[in-house]
Amino acid sequence: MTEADRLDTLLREHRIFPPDETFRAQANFKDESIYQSAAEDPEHYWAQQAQYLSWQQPFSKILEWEAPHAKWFSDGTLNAAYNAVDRHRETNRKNKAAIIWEGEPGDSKVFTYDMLGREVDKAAHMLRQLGVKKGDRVAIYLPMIPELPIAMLACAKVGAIHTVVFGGFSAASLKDRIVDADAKILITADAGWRRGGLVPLKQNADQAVVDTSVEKVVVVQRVGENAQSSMVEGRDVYWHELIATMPHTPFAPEPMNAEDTLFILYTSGTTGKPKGIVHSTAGYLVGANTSMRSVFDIKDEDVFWCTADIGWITGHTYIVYGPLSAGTTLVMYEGAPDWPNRHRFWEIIEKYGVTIFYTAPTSIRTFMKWGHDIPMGHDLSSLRLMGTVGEPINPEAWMWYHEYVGRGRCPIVDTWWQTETGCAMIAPLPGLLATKPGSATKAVPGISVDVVDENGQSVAPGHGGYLVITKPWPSMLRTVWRDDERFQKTYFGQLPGIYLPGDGAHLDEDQYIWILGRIDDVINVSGHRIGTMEVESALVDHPAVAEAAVIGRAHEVKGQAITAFVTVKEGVSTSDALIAELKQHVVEKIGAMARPEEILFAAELPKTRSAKIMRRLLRDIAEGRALGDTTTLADPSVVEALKSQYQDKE
Ligand code: 6R9
Repeated sequence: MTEADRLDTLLREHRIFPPDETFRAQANFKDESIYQSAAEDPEHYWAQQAQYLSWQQPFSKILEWEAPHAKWFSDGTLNAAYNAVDRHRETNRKNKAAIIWEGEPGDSKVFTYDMLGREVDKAAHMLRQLGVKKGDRVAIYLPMIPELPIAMLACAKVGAIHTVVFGGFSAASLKDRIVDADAKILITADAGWRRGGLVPLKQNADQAVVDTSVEKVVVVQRVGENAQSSMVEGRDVYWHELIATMPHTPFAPEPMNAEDTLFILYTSGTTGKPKGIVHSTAGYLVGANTSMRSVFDIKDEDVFWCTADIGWITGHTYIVYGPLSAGTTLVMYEGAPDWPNRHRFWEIIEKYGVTIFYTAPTSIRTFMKWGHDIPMGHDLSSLRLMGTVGEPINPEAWMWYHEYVGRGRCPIVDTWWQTETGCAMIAPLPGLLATKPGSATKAVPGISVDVVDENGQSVAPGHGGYLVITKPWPSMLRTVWRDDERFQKTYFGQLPGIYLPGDGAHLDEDQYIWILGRIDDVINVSGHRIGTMEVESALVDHPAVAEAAVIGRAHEVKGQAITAFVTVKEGVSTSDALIAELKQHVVEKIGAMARPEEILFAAELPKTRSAKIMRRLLRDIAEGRALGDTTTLADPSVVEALKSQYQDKE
């Protein structure tokens, strides 16, 4: 849906769901005054929330803000792995299930907090033995298997900085991230399972580590014999072999300063080069932990399932650090929702008695397409709260989710946030706020957001503009890895001291926020951020391509799909085979999620007289709209030609 279409739909959306009284009565946050008190003194609010963590050295300072650089709790020390795992081993949660893991082929494993702690300790000993020191970077390229959170927590325990690379990224993307982070170790697997097929992680890793700082590659055996991976003598070691030789003694958690970096996670921006988003230890954990209690109303009895991949921020925060720091039982699933059939997700909810389910609008739209008979055929009565994240949810998908999954009983928390924000920022507290299908509602307590015009002036209710965050918050990114200038420019370059997320938003008469989507050159495909420049660079990298322009067009299930307009070099003839080759080239350069939905050849791209590609026109073409103003074009005939070509295709 385009921004205009979305605005049109949401202006007609008037349904409202007040918070359920029974839910409110049991909610962690049931006193409305929290919004006001947190707004009046956010530092006090966050200092209170920080008490839910275990500190080695308590903090006395709360916030130091020299815009755009924030320090939170900066004289405190703590360890993230201790907070996520070990502290629960010292309580009656010791034998509580921490991770209920289900593999795609149907195998499963349960780790209690105590068992998880022992695994993390062994992995921490292993990292130490491999020479990993505090502050070193460890790259992790794993499927959704238990070793992934274990490896992350082991890094946290020894004070190393992890950078997880989603298993769907190509060898080239993995390499870029390894090089930028200057990683010393890579942890990967022989292969991963996806819809019964194999993802050749180790083969990609072998290509990626050539000529990088990686000294050792630790390989988890997930698939075994069929994986077709080989080991490089002197460089590669098997995880299980090394772990077997580790001492069974506790590993003393490295005392980390609150502001020490916990991890780097790369995300797409408006240039071709992904940004290494840097998160701190304490602030990030405070944000993750607080939102578990506020937005997700977490209780000791809950079974929490976030369907994201840990390779994205949603998985970092709501599979690993949030749930574990709150002592939650979480479900982690390795595979696809339609493997071996379309009942898989609902079977998992039934089987483990999931109480809180958190997924993406694109998945909900896929379930809608498959038909409501599928979820309706299952007993989902264990559910009590549901969430969505990753992209704007269209009201129809919200209603479907409400009706056929939540059976009209479960509040829905639509959570707006980003890799950069660390945790949910705009979302209803389910016991307190009425929800409206399609709106992420209002900022959570302690967070100040606004919708402003180009001059930074707040818009009046009933108007739209740029979403901004006006005050620092604990889990905000601290910088872009080794590029502080880019950090300052990208996020604080427009309005001094005000964080600009890059989303458009509409403010309604009740001060509810309706996110309209990205206002920069970032496309949101199935909830994944992809920079148009990255895809353009990948295309231009192909010898046949002279020039490429990439846009996101509305797509029923994915939210947005990638359309590429390509001009070829002289002498190259265009064909369907070339289209297939170019798509594959993008997959190899970036990963499968960046594969263009369609590629159109153009004799020329529409440009302004100052040679800027007019993407707006390309979007109009791809979405079949009447063309906007073409008077600034250097050669107006270019778009007409493209338009008729596009229509022929359909
Ligand atoms: C958590 C995550 C961030 C971008 C963000 C926005 C979009 C995320 C949303 C949403 C509308 C929501 N987005 N949640 N848009 N409603 N509930 O997705 O992080 O991968 O960094 O993407 O996703 O456009 O700016 P990330």
